[in-house]
Amino acid sequence: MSEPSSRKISKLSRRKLIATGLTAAAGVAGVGVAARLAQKYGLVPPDHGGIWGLGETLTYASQRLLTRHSLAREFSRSQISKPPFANELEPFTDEFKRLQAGGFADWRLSVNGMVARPTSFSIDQLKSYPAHNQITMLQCEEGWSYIAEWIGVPLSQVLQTVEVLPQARYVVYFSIEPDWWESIDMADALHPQTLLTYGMNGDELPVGHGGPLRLRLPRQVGYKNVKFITQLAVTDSLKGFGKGLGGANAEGGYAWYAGI
Ligand SMILES: Nc1nc2c(c(=O)[nH]1)N[C@H]1C(S)=C(S)[C@@H](COP(=O)(O)O)O[C@H]1N2
Ligand SMILES: [Mo]
Repeated sequence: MSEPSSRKISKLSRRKLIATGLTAAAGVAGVGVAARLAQKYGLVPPDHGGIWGLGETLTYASQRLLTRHSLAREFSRSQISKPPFANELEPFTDEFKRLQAGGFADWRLSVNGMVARPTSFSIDQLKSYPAHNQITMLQCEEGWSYIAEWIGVPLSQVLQTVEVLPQARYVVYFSIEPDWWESIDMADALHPQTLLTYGMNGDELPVGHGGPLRLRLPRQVGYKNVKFITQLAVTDSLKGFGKGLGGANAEGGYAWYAGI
């Protein structure tokens, strides 16, 4: 992105309006009920303490209670966007170009934290699991969207392989781009539509769309769909990661839970 700061500022004020509107609409009684429900079900997002805390908790808790088990809409092949819209990226680093020149044979996804068997996967190893396809919409919070076929391995398959410990609550995922990391709760991590994708529209996943490996999470907006994934950390708390808000975007003022 060429102008990250101006982009964040405009979004920040928009988020503030949304949060304020939500809180006002819920009314004092509604807020109390939602807050109690959120506590009861452990649905307090890590960014709840911010200036828009109440709004974020409300959005996360109500989405979670209503849509925990629902699926994002899937489309038919004829609805695939031509061409898909690729958002702007920072220029690729020398390290990335070296990996790309080698056909990403040396790319690794390392999985650690609260798992019985910390493991480092190559792209070929990920491709050795049964491939899953989905035709879903990627929606940026800035208003644009596109539909594509995504091909990959369910995140749940990888988590099962490394044996997630029972106390785990979140999966934190990191890009090779240092400013890009995010996290999701176990409900989203184990959701059948949450894929580690390496393919798009019948082909390799283009680098513009996050190749060789991208987390695809159709039930949350664009910025949670982090490109160039190199690491997953399984944890029971987000406090030890960055400022403890659960992701680089939450630290920039966006919602940690960005459900659609
Ligand atoms: N590593 C990384 N992941 C990223 C981004 C980025 O700049 N770097 N942009 C995010 C945003 S804001 C959106 S909307 C989508 C854009 O996905 P697309 O390029 O496939 O359209 O990727 C998300 N994932
Ligand atoms: Mo976005």
